[in-house]
Amino acid sequence: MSAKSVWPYYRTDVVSLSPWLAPIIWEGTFDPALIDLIYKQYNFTIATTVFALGKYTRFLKDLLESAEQHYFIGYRVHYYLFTDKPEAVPEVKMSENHRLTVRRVPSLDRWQDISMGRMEILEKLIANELINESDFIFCLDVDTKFYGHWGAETLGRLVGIIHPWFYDFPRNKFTYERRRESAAFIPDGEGDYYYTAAAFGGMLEDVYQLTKTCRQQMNIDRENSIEAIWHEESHLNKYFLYNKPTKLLSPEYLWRDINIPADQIRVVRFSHIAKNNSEVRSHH
Ligand code: UD2
Repeated sequence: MSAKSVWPYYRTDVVSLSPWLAPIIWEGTFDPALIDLIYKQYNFTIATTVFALGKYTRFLKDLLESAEQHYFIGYRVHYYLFTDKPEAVPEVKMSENHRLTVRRVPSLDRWQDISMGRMEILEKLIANELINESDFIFCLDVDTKFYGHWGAETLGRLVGIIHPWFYDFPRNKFTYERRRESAAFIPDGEGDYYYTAAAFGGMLEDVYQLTKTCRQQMNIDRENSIEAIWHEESHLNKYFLYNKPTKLLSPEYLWRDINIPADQIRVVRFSHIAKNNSEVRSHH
């Protein structure tokens, strides 16, 4: 089959359906024009959250500028940007139906607390504000950039993204939390996929339940003086094991690094930015 998508839309080199029959979205399995024809008529609003605390504000310009090239173009998007340094938020020109709201949040010392603390802030944002103004929400890491189309093909009740390091690994290699003492524990022999916490989304009610449950489970861990191996990502994986996503996005939607090729990845739509963790996570 040629690399270009042709009717009928299918691929034989990737699996595009989960065992519970949720679609897994890969380039070449859908028609973007047809998707727009279906979804545009509803005039949905997609809330999109980004956290940038400490030195992570440096990633905002590239992320927002690239989003304005590729992310839900022609749809209503409301970005909510949480930061401890509102003065460091760059001016980025928004397209007509895209807008951005900046919210100040307190600084935290540990990067793990920043990462995990997102769940509680999202839970409150959805309950207190979004229920009346948005239809869907996506929650994105900030050390990222868009390189290709991300549109309405990603909308669903509960949307998980297959982690770019583990999509072709057997499940005994997944880095789930394996200690029974943690609320994120997943026993050997269980689990479907390993999902990234760098991007997830869905309808408000569904993402509300996800964020609330992860926040509660992290509180239980804190009371028991344990922190899951990959923080909220471990809890997200536990949640998705028992609350299956209705749509899965392939690692095209969160790749490792734009410069790393892989056979099945025909389009990198969104990717991590290589960063020096110790430098960017230090406060000084
Ligand atoms: C992984 C996950 C990430 C999260 C984290 C928790 C992937 C691809 N990413 O990323 O989603 O689950 O592990 O272990 O699997 N942040 C700040 N300021 C800080 C620190 C963090 O704003 O000083 C925010 C920011 O939005 C960042 C996010 O928290 O994108 C996650 O932190 P990270 O990117 O440093 O975590 P990382 O790359 O290990």
